[in-house]
Amino acid sequence: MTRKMNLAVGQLGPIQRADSRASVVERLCAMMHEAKGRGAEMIVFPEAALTSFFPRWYITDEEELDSYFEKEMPNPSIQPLFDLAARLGVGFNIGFGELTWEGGRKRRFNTSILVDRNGKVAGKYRKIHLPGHAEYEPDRPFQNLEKRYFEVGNLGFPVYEYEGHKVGMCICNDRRWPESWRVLGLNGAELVCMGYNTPITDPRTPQHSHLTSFHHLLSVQSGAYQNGMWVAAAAKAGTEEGWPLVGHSCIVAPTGEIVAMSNTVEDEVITATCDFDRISDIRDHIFNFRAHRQPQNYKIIAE
Ligand code: CDT
Repeated sequence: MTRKMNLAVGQLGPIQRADSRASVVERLCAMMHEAKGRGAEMIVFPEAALTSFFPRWYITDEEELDSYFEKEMPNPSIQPLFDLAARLGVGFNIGFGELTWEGGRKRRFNTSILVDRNGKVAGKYRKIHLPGHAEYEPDRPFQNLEKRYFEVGNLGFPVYEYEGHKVGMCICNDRRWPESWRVLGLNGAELVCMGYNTPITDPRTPQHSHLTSFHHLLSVQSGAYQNGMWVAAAAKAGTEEGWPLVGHSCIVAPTGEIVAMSNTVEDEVITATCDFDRISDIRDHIFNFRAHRQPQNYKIIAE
């Protein structure tokens, strides 16, 4: 078994409200073709990659809200991406709004799945750290209603055996929390796929707008380094319905080094070869969990 994976990240430029699912899937397929042409075995796509980032709007009509969610996965509108994955032998990770009936009630999650090189769903994660607020806040120029539209994920931070490697997922705001990375690291992740939609300006802290990219990279690079794992970070970037989203999609090595980074805020494929043997440089030494962690002193973070 080779310990290397040729990995791609497929950054999306903006998706406007009027853009059809079919047009988005076409863009995703074009990036998958490009990734294959560059020798990639897997491509990582952003959070909520099939629609405009709808939590920016206060939506009161349930039917309209439901239109931003997928009721099954795959479904006919995204099937061409699954078919292409199987035809090209390229696995992928993608985020989407998930609408499901569980426990006799309608439930909504901000979800991410792994799809293998045969086009079969091989893993699922539901976002745990939901940013923003649950009620309409009229003084904001745009909303961030993730707490209204999604439930906190109920799957933990699972790590899957995926194409011979241990792969986990987290989504956007999760990357700012060291706990997300550490739990993934303790679960043995060798690669974490992370999609995001990050507005350049948070209306409550506009004084930090110039730091948006820094905070993104700081979080991703420290997550990779402190847990000795590869990270693939995929943005939805550019100006969506008038609001700019940060770019800087990247692939980060277990040393925390950025080995590939986007340089546009449009659809863009970046690639790198991930050598999984580099993980032990970190995990056998500076972050050898078994030898050096002191969990008896960490109880407060789990209470
Ligand atoms: N999608 C998502 O989780 N976005 C949040 C916005 C926080 S407000 C700047 C993020 O953490 O990037």
